Order: sequence, then C-alpha cells, then structure tokens
Amino acid sequence: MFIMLSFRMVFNVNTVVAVCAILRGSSGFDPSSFVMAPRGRQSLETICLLLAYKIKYPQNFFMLRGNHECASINRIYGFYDECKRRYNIKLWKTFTDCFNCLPVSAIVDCTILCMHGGLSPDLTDLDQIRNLHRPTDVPDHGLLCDILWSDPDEDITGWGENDRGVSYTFGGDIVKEYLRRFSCSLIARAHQVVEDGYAFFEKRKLVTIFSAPNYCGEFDNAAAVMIVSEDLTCSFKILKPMLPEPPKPLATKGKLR
Ligand SMILES: [Mn+2]
Repeated sequence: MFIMLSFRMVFNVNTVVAVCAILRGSSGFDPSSFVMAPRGRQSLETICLLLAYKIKYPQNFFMLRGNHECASINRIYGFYDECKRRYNIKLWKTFTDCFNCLPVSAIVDCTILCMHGGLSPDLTDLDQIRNLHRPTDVPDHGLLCDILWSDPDEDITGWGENDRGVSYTFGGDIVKEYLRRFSCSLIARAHQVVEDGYAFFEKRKLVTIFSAPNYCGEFDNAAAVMIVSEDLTCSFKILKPMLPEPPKPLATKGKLR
C-alpha cells in the first residue's frame, strides 16, 4: 500500500515499457508493465505475482487500477469467492484496502496517456486526477468512475450513454480534443475484449489493449502487449488464442475388407 501511495494518482514513466492490460489467472507477462484486473480463475496467484513484482521492481513495474479493483465489483465477479474459498474474507478486505490505493493513470514519456477505461467529461486538467485523495473507493459517477469505466465509440461525436449503465462513451472528436489539451499523442486503455488483442480507434490516436487470451473461456480473442521503444515507436506482441480441441474421430471397430 505504501509503495502504491508513493506513486501519484497520475505518474510519469520515462523508459522503454511494455503495456499490458487485463491479465487473468495463468497469463504470462514480462516485468515492467502496466497491469490490472483480477478476474477469472487463479486471480490470487495473478495479483500476488503482480504485487511481488511491484515490491521487487517498484521503479520498473507499474500497476494501474481497473474497474474490477473495487470491492463492489470483485465482490460479484469471483475474486471475493476465491478469497473466501481458499483463505478468508479478511484477505479480500486487505486486497480491497490495497486496490483503494492504486494510481489510475500514467503518462509514458509525456506522450502516451494510459488508463483502464477512458476519458471523462469532468476532466479538464490532469491535476484533477493528481488531486484525487487516496485511499478511495470507486464512486458510481464522476471523474474517477469515468477513468475506470468509460469506452470509446466510433459511431458518435461528443459524449454518449454507455450500455454498461455506468459512465459514458466518447467519440473520436473527444479523443483528438483531449490529446491536444494534454499535449499527448496516444491514449492506451483496456476495458474491452478485442479480437486481435489490440485495436486502434480514431486513426491511431487511441488503442485498446487486452492481454488475456481466450478471455474467461468465453471468447477466442488473441492477447497483446504493446512495446514502446526508446524512440516511442509502438509495436505489439501477440499471443494467439488456444483453438477449441478438434472433435475426436469416431472410433471404428475393425476394418472392412
Ligand atoms: Mn474493465
């Protein structure tokens, strides 16, 4: 918790990074990443490994909060049950305290703005994020909620209603306007399953990255990690999804002659 709080709510990263977004139990990744979202099986192993990396490499490994790093959400989506089944409820409460301290945004080399969900109509200055107090729960509306919950929508201009019933959607015009406002060139976010593991939006001004293949066993999506080189070139490492097992050939009894 103290390590989390030592990073500002929006912090700067000036190094070569790999950006991961959304891992689940049994997903592999490199240290030096942005990561989030315990969901699915073996969430405990995943989050403990991430926290261990954070303790071992505090200046090279970064974690941002996602909408599931919130007691009311992971109470429902399996993390609470996993803590209770394998350990106890007190452990879940300790994780909640830890999640309430996570920063929510990072800026790579003053250029790539990272967050889990997206933009907020309440966001005019990044200092507003810096000034959010921690520990904090995720409120059901407002700036912090939007950063963790909002989604881009290529069919709209301006702000729209979000099907999730939480936060907003935003069009490409908003992406351009906010990038100009913050003097950034790319928004990197997660929060939506994308088939190839990554998907661009608004002429490469926003990228959705998803680093868990075959998400929750319900999707056959690939996973991706974005690598940002020293000269700020972005490339992607793709982990292909596992294909469903082919049907077994029918057993034949003896051969016909
Ligand atoms: Mn999410």
